Amino acid sequence: MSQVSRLALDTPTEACLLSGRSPTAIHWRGCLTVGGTVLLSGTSSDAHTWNLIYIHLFLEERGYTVNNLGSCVPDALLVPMCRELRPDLVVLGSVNGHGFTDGLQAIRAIRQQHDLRHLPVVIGGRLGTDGLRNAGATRRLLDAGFDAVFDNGDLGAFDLFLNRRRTAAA
Ligand code: B12
Repeated sequence: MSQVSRLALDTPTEACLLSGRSPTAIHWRGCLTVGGTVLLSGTSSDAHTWNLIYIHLFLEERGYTVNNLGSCVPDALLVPMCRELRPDLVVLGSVNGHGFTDGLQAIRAIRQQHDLRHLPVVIGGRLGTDGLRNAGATRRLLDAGFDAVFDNGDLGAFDLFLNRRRTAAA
């Protein structure tokens, strides 16, 4: 990876420094293509959307190109979209409290497909109804095939996960 793209991975400010334009003048997102592609989706029962918009922007600021399917996405749509778009990473977001059950169903539907068995898939948000981190449920999600689970909307851990992936890919 070139020095330009490696620097651009880090912050919008660095991208601005590289381009010689002020942070306010630059349209940072996508100005230097660096990350990978992400398929972002709400879970099948979840009608909340602002969490998805937040994660969408969070990823774009880190250089990813995001396809956002929006809320209440049935597995019957998610699975073919995974196949059609072949993203570098699938991110499921859920806050309505049914994330564990919906997530379990979604990852099973994905992993049942032979060609999607190794597709990186993570889930995050408020996954349960009690607001507590549930180690047992997280374990079940991981065992069912998620590559990572960010319960309680753990954005710091998610950022670390993305950084590690980028470092491994460099
Ligand atoms: C607005 C809202 C609604 C709106 C949504 C409108 C819309 N277009 O999005 C409406 C009225 C539709 C709604 C409906 C319901 N809601 Co509501 N809603 C909220 C509210 C007030 C704000 C949510 C919001 O937009 N936050 C702003 C976004 C940016 O933040 P966020 O959602 O918290 O997401 C953050 C983190 O969770 C995390 N995160 C989220 N996704 C992901 C994914 C990854 C990968 C990672 C790493 C992190 C991450 O990062 C985000 C930024 O910090 C919250 C309470 C609150 N104050 O948070 C309740 C809340 C989410 N709702 C709740 C509930 C229960 C419902 C209903 C079931 C109510 C009902 N009985 O009908 C329904 C669900 C319907 C459904 N089918 O899903 C509960 C969920 C409880 C739980 N999980 O334990 C909450 C927490 C209220 C509460 N305290 O009880 N809701």
